[in-house]
Amino acid sequence: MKKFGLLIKVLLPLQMLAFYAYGQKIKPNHIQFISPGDSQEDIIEKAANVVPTVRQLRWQKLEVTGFIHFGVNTFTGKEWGTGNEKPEIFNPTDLDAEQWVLAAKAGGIKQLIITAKHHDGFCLWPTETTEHSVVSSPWKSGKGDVVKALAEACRKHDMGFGIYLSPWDMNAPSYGTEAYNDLFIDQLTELLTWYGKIDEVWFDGANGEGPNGKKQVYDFDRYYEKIRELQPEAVIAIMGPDVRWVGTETGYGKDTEWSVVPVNNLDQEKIAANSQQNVNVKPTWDKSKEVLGSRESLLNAKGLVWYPAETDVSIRPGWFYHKNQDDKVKSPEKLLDIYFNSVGKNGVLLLNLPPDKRGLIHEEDVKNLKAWKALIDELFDENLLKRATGNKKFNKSLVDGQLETSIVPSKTKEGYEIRFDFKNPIAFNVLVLQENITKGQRVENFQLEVLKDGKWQSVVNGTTIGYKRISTLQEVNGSQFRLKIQDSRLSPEISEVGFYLDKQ
Ligand code: FUL
Repeated sequence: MKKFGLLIKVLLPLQMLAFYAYGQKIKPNHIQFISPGDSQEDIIEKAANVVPTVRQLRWQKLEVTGFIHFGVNTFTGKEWGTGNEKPEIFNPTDLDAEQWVLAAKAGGIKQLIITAKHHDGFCLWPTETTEHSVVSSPWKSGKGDVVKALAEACRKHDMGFGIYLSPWDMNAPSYGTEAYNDLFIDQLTELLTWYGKIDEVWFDGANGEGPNGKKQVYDFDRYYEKIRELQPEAVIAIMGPDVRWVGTETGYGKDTEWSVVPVNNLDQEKIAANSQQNVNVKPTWDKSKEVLGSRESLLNAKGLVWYPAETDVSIRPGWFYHKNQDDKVKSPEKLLDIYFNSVGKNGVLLLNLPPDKRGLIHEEDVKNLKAWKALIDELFDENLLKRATGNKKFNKSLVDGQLETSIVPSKTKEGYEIRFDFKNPIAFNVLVLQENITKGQRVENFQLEVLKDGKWQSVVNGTTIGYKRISTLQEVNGSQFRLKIQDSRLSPEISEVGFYLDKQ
C-alpha cells in the first residue's frame, strides 16, 4: 500500500507535466488573446486551442445549406431593385413554401435562409415598420406572410431556418440617419420573435445610397446584441462574428482554409465588458488574401478567433429567378464539383434556389438537385476503409461517422502517421479526411501514400483539413497505405478517414 502511495506521488506530477507538455495548459476557447510576452510556441499552442462555439459547430455540421432569393426582383427581372418598385407587382400565383423545402431536402440541404428584405427594402413579412411589404401587395389580398410560410414548412420538415435582412435599404425614408438603426432593430425584433427558432442571421456587406442619397452607418454591435438576446443559438454570418464569407460567389473555396484566423481589431474595453464566451469579434482584413490564418499571420496578431468560411453560390447565374436562365441551371456534375470544393475545403456550402414568379422552385432546378443528391449518395455509399484489417494502429473511431471521436496518430521522426492494411487490394479515387475540430484545427499538411513494390509512393497531398477535406485523385490500387502528417499545430486529432470509389 505504501509503495502504491509512493508510486502515485511520483507518477502524478509526471503525468501532470506530460499533460501540460501536450498543450493542455491553454483552455480551449473560441477566442485566444495573445500577450506581448508570448513566444512562438505559446502562440501556436493557443492557435491549436481555438475551437468553435456550440452554435458554430452545429452550423458546420450542416455542411449544405440553402438560400431563397425572392421578392420584387423576381417580378421585375432585376438582380438589384431601386426601392421604387410598386408593391402591386409582387403577386406569385402558386406560392408553396413547402415545395421549396421539399426541393431543398431532395438536394440534401439542411437549412434555408430567406431574403426577408433585399436591398430594395420590400419586406416579405407583414412588418409594422413600413407599408412597403406584402401587406400592400395583391398576393393573398395583403394577408400573406412569406417568412411565416417558410418558417412553418421548415419546422414541419426538420429543416433549419434563417433570415437575410439587408442592412442596405433603398426604400426606407430614414436611411442615412440614426433613426434607421432603430427601424432596423425593430425589423430584426419582429423577425426574431414572430417565427420561432432562427438558426442563422445573414447580413450582406453592401452599403449603397438610400432614397435621400445618403449612406448609413450601420450599428452592427447593436444588431448583434439584439440577436444574441433574442436568438442566442443563431449564427450571425458574413457581416457578423460567427461565420465569414469565403471571398467568392463561385462555390469554390480555397485550397488552404483555416477556421482559426488572426484578429487585430480587438476592442479591449468591449471585450473586458463581455464574458469571453459571448464576445462578438468580427475580424477585418483584406478579403483578396489567398490564405488566412497562416503561421506568419498568427505570430503578429493580437488575438486568434474561430471564424469559419461559408461558400455561397447560386444554382443559376443570378441570385433571383430569371426565365431566360432556365437552361443555365447548374448540372448535377457541376454541383458535385462545387460540393467537393466547398464542403470538401473546410467550408459550409450555401446554395441559392430562387423561386420563380409562380412562387415555386422551377422543375429544372428540382431535377438537378435530386440528381446531385443521387450522385453524392452513390459515391459515399461505402467507405472502403471499413474493410481494413489486422493493423493495430487502425482505430475504428476513424470510420464511426462521429466527429467528436478522434485519435492522435502515431508519432514518427517526421511527424505523425496512421497505417491502413487490407487483406485484398482496394481501388479508390476519393479521399475524405476530417479533424475533430472540437479540439481545434491543427493539420498544416498531409500526404497519403501507397506501398508499391516495397516502396512508399505519394497518392495525394494537401495542406489544411479542418472540418472536412475531400481530395479527388487518379484511381489508386493497393493493400497498404499510410497517412502522414508532417506539420501540425500541436498533435493532430483525426476524426474520420474515408476511401471512396467514384464510378462515374
Ligand atoms: C450580395 C447581394 O448584393 C446579392 O444581391 C445577393 O443577395 C448576394 C447573396 O449577396 O452581396
